[in-house]
Amino acid sequence: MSAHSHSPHDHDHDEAATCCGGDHGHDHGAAHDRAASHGGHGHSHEHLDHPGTYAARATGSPALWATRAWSERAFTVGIGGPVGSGKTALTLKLCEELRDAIALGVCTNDIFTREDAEFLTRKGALPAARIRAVETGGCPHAAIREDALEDLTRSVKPELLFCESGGDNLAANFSSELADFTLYVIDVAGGDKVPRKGGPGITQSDVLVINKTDLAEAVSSSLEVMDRDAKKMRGDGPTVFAAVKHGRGVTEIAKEVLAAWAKATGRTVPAPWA
Ligand SMILES: Nc1nc2c(ncn2[C@@H]2O[C@H](COP(=O)(O)OP(=O)(O)OP(=O)(O)O)[C@@H](O)[C@H]2O)c(=O)[nH]1
Ligand SMILES: [Mg+2]
Repeated sequence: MSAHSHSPHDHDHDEAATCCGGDHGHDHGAAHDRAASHGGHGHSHEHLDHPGTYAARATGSPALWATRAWSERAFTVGIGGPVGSGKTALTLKLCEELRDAIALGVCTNDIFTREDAEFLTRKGALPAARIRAVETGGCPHAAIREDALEDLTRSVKPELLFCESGGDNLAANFSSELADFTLYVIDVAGGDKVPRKGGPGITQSDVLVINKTDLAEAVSSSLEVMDRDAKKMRGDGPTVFAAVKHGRGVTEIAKEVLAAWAKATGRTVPAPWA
């Protein structure tokens, strides 16, 4: 996939729900003339009536996993969520928790910087060769580049690949073409209303992480309300309350990831997590 330099960009909003895959629903041809026919701002506004459900999600299912060739593809865990919710902090902690047990790789995606990858490298999350940064450019829905993942997979052969999406709003979620399993990170500082606002990341992620619980009191967010609403929006879908910066909730999230990895690949969960 090539760099995305088109402006104004041209995508249908119903595709935003699965916007980070290889075929992420943009028109990359020469014709960028639909702007005029959509109020001049370059988007068509097809309406999503429903953010989808955990039960009918595309990732995290044995049916999807059965289509993968695990000898060529690392089990890919997409980490999505709004800007600043703690995706990179979680990625760091998951690397620290799991790196001695399983071969890891990380791919970060930012619009114009390589900051997250540099942070992870500086913190020694993994050896530098196992961390890759992608600058996605101004087009937010080009948030992940498959070529970078393939390159990383070839060079360091990770068994498990964490793929952090550039922070987006609540309308984005990982495509099942890209991710085998998804974590969606929100934080209490956005207000306790966020779970019930219910974008596809909230309803369809394999694990919803509600982060920065250490700040709940300071921002008057009720964890009980968030818990109730998350259950309402996600049915049986797991939700983990965390303060990843302080290491809280990380082991629980790591367990969910490893259980899915083992189920998908037929491997055995390493000792401390079995
Ligand atoms: N108090 C508190 N702060 C946290 C926690 N987790 C992350 N942070 C802080 O929140 C800020 C944003 O964290 P990041 O991990 O960079 O968030 P992100 O989602 O990766 O951000 P983008 O990639 O820019 O979208 C940083 O200053 C973190 O130190 C937490 O559990 N508690
Ligand atoms: Mg980040």
